[in-house]
Amino acid sequence: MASKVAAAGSGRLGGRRGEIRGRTAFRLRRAGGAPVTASRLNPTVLAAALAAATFTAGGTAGAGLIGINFVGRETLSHSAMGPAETAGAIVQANWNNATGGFGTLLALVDETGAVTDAGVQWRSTAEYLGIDNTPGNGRLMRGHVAQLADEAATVTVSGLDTLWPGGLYDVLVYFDGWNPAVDWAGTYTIGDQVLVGTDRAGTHFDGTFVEDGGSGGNYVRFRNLKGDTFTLSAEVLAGSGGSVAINALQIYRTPEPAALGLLALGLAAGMVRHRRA
Ligand SMILES: [Ca+2]
Ligand SMILES: [Ca+2]
Repeated sequence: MASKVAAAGSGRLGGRRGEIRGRTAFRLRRAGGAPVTASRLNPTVLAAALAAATFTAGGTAGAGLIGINFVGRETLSHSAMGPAETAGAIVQANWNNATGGFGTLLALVDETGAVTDAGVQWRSTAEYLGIDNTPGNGRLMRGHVAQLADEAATVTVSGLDTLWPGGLYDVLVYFDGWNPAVDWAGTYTIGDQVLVGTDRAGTHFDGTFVEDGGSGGNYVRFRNLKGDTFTLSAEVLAGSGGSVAINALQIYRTPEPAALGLLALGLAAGMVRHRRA
């Protein structure tokens, strides 16, 4: 399997000269595999590469979670996670480690460790948060990426429709930077959904995940997204100081409405039988 992925990375990904913006080199690799140097790519190239790649385990997913841990500034964060480490507001194992400010990972694994057809590409700057480097949640939140100097940080995930055909999913974006004196308020955008996430001054991850409902927190959650590909962009809220962080990203396949309907019918039928008994 690894050789197929490597072939897609070094051959098809670098193939069409007109689609490559080669200003910055980055590392291309299968999750957990050896890095391959390639030119920086645009989403069109990523989508083509994902479509061309063949993974024998593709489409055989687990219950429906993919976690991406941004390791950020690796030389200081040392926060790559092992496959058995569990973390997140929705607890899962097998987080994919995305290291550095720029990069692409193909063949992301799901929460069971099964290889999928999904991939991710990100453009940002690499940072880290000075909290204890403890396995699990602490390590998940320690390394992060942030907005570039002159443009938003972006994360593009592709291949979801192959994994979950026609399915809805939520995207949780975790944020926490080193901000002892000022709020870090950012806008996080996917499609037409725009969420504001505020990392309050002097607040750093203490083991509790708080969804930002308007008064600060350490993650925002996009709900009921659909489609093969999405791009998250993150930038400092207009008029706000500081920066904006992405510590991790988690994609959660939401239950099918039909399944929920059947469950409701089953519960209703059970209640009727109970009343007649
Ligand atoms: Ca992280
Ligand atoms: Ca903070």
